[in-house]
Amino acid sequence: MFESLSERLQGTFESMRGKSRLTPEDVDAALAEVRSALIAADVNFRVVRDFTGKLRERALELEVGAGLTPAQKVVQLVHDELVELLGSTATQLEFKGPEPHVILMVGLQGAGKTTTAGKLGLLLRRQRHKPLLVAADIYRPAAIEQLQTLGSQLDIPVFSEGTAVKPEEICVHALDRARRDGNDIVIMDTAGRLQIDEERMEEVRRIYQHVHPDETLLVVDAMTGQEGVKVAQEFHKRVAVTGMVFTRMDSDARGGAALSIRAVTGIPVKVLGTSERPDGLEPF
Ligand SMILES: Nc1nc2c(ncn2[C@@H]2O[C@H](COP(=O)(O)OP(=O)(O)OP(=O)(O)O)[C@@H](O)[C@H]2O)c(=O)[nH]1
Ligand SMILES: [Mg+2]
Repeated sequence: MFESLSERLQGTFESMRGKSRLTPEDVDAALAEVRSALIAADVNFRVVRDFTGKLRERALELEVGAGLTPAQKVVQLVHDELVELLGSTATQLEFKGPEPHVILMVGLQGAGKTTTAGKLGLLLRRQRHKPLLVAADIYRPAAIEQLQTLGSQLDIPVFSEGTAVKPEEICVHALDRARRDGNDIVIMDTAGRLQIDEERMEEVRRIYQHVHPDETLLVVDAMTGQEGVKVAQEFHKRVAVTGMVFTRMDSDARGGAALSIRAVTGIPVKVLGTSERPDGLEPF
């Protein structure tokens, strides 16, 4: 997204070069480029409108200081505003509660929760933590096997109680196990759900209330586009989502959903999924 934005802006800035002051027309020309680049990146139009409105005000106030051309100033401004929009703080995982810490993975079906749970386990173990993975998806026996396979590949223990125990109870039992075995971080993989499925959404809330997560990570497929905003709002209504994970950043996703969700809900992006492999994870 940012590559296409900067490419588009190049042309506009060429024409500004050499000017010592920006006219409102110069600013509008630059903003038109910013606007179309963001819309092309699939950013929500209201978010784009607010963003460019704020940029315009600030751009017109710009005093061109020594050493910077107006074009450079505008580039700086767009950069600063984007950083502010996407969140310059709190993009790290934070463990503030007592041990064992809990990471709760939530999200729609197929978003990448299980894969990301494994990736986080590997990352944390490399940071000298002792993670425990928990299979709290009781609706698909294959889901439990998927996590167990992942766990044995990565040599990370997996807690499971089959499909007959309620997910929130499995999670509470997992905490007991973690205390017993000295696991300091417990990563809970929940069942994927269709947003409209009220019963399953309530189940997420029950798990949340039982385990008091340090981090509740909403996993969103970067290909989701505009729908992502609604999805995030639905989850955020029921559990306090502390961070987003965008998966499939290695696809040709346009990434605008990340910006839109952040702007609309305030939830920071914390982690990016960049491949199917267990090490395909990057901090945001
Ligand atoms: N290319 C790519 N593929 C990914 C990424 N993350 C997950 N996947 C793939 O997406 C598919 C679904 O991932 P899962 O982790 O099973 O998704 P889930 O959210 O647990 O799915 P449910 O449990 O059915 O809700 C798998 O084929 C993963 O390999 C990523 O960052 N990049
Ligand atoms: Mg899964």
